[in-house]
Amino acid sequence: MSAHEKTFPPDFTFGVATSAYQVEGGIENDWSEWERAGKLKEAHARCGLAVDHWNRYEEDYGLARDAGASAFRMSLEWARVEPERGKLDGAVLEAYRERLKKMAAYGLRPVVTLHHFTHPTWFHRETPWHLPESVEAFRAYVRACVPVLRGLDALVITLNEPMVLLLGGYLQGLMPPGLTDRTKLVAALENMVRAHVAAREELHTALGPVPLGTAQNMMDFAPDRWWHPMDRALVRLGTQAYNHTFHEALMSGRLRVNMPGVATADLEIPGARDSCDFIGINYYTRAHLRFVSRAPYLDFRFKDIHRRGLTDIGWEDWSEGFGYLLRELKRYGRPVWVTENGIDDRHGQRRPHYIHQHLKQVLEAREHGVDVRGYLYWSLLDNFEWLEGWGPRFGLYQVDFTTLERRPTPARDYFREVATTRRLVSPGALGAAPSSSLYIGEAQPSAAR
Ligand code: IFM
Repeated sequence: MSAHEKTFPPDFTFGVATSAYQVEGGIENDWSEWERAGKLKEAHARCGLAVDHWNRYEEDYGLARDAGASAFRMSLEWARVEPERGKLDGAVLEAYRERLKKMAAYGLRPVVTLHHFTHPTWFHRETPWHLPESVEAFRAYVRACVPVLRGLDALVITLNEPMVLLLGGYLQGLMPPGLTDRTKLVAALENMVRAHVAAREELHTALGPVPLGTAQNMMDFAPDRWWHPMDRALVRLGTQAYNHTFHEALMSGRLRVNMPGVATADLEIPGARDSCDFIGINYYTRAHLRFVSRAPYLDFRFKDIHRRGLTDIGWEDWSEGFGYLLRELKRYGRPVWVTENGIDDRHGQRRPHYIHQHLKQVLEAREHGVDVRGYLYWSLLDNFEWLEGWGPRFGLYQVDFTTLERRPTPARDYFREVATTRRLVSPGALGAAPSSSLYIGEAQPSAAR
């Protein structure tokens, strides 16, 4: 590879990412209950029909193909598959199987997530993650999904962003199950690692060695006050705990966490050693951490240090952090998949530049010997953004939430150009709007480094 590689190799995969609850519509699960309890930022917001992907999936596969994608990340919705505990919906399993076959017929390699934040309504009442029974409940669901996956050339993601779910659902109380309980948080963390192992056992027994991993939300962290020793210590501890706990557990077989005041653990998980074939990274931003004197002793904020303008959801636009994290992943010696990366850009003008800057980091990481195999843009379509409801827009295609019409944003053409030519041209060369205030001068690395 040349020192200034500007092209992606022919076997590098460009794809798009979605998740069931955010796009399919008509799902009754723990999140629909959460919404009815008025827990979203706008209490009246509902996911409801989402963007009706359940009925429009074929149109959406066509849109992905028109964007130059050759992989499509979707998730199976546990609540559809097993709406009552132990009762499987055969028609749903058949429908998912048909969709995945159709996806492949569109030239899209399936990337199938088994768990993307949501649960059947019975789950938190009967087998919540902090109880060991959760592992067997997840195992049974994964076993039910085996026929859906049989014979497909798919990548499987067992768990999406488990740390986000654990912190949001067990520490902050912001997501289902809405707990603020540090003891249960640690138990749930342990059981989610065990659930990954159980899923792997089920799939490998039934299907042979399907490539399997997790998708971890990874953030760059920096101290809020660069001179403050506690903020700097939080950055070290937070980076390790948030970004690496799962990766390390699935490599070494040992679950180790050391976040004083939040979570500590150090135990062997049988079967976890070498239990992932690839590393999935979801990257969006950097957070600045500040020590506060009350549990959980930590606060965070997104700062616009380089005056690029926060993204519309309020996150720092910080592609450099993506580069740092990709390079850190080299230590695991596994192929890396960018399982999500994207921007909430409500007018669609910044997205081509955001993609360009992040793909540049992918190429640089490859030059440093990180085996990055693919990049899946989040998301194909504007969709339901959890607590934020219908405000954010991450889509390569803008969706009119009233008519559900899909319209390409400028990034769709840019993404297609890069994916089909494999050359990382700059968006300006294709006539995309100039990056205006973006990327003033050379960025400085995080103060923590
Ligand atoms: O929409 C989410 C997705 O479900 C998980 N990763 C982050 C995305 C943007 O917030």
